[in-house]
Amino acid sequence: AKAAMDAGLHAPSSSAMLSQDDLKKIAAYKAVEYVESGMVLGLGTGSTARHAVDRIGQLLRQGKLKDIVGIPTSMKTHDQALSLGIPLSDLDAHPVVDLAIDGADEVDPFLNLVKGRGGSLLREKMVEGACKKFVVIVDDSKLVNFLGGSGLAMPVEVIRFCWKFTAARLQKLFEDAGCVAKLRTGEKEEPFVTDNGNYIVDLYFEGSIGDLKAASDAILQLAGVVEHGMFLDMATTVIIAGELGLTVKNK
Ligand code: ABF
Repeated sequence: AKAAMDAGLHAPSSSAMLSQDDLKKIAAYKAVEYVESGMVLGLGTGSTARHAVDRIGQLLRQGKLKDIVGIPTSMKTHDQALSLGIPLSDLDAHPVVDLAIDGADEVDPFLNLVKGRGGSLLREKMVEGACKKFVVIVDDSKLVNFLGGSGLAMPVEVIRFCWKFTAARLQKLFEDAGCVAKLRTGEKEEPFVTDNGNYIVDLYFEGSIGDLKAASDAILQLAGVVEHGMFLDMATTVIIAGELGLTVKNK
């Protein structure tokens, strides 16, 4: 209820009136309760993380937080944080991050994640892999029994050079799981280009990915691959907002 009140939403008598965006905001505001003055903060990307960044900016302005340094996980978040007056830095200057807050596309029962449907998986993995505490914020639509289980994409960032060759090799790796590899494109069918100048190949699975660690290793062994969107054993806390309230899961 506190996170909901902070988010400007009245503690609902009928929570069914909350939109999905309200749930994202409640999860984000709850996560910001973990932020303390003086921290180096990983700033996530996406419509859920956006609420957390807004809230951090607000608390800074109100003087309730001090001496924060933000490490953005995308150009979009960089621009948002800059407009809010959040002091920014990078991993070169701050190789240890105290806390990162970010959204996810899928969360499995072991707190493994699929991320990157927003296209920022590489910087997210670098920043969130460098943090002491990684708090993931989701609405309950993101919960799955197994990764790849939502029928939506598992993204892989690849270099542009001969991306078709890399996509074909990715698809072949998972042919037993009925995998289909597709280049991510924009509105005019132009390839989507990441902040790092690379392409994204989205993998769609019919069945389960299987052993996640083995899948991760196999993907990373392909020379044209830069990084993939499975975040295994990285989240320390997941905050889930649903119609019935907040659930906090710790590793
Ligand atoms: C980022 O934003 C991602 O890694 C993930 O792809 C996405 C989730 O976006 P949203 O919060 O808008 O659902 O955290």
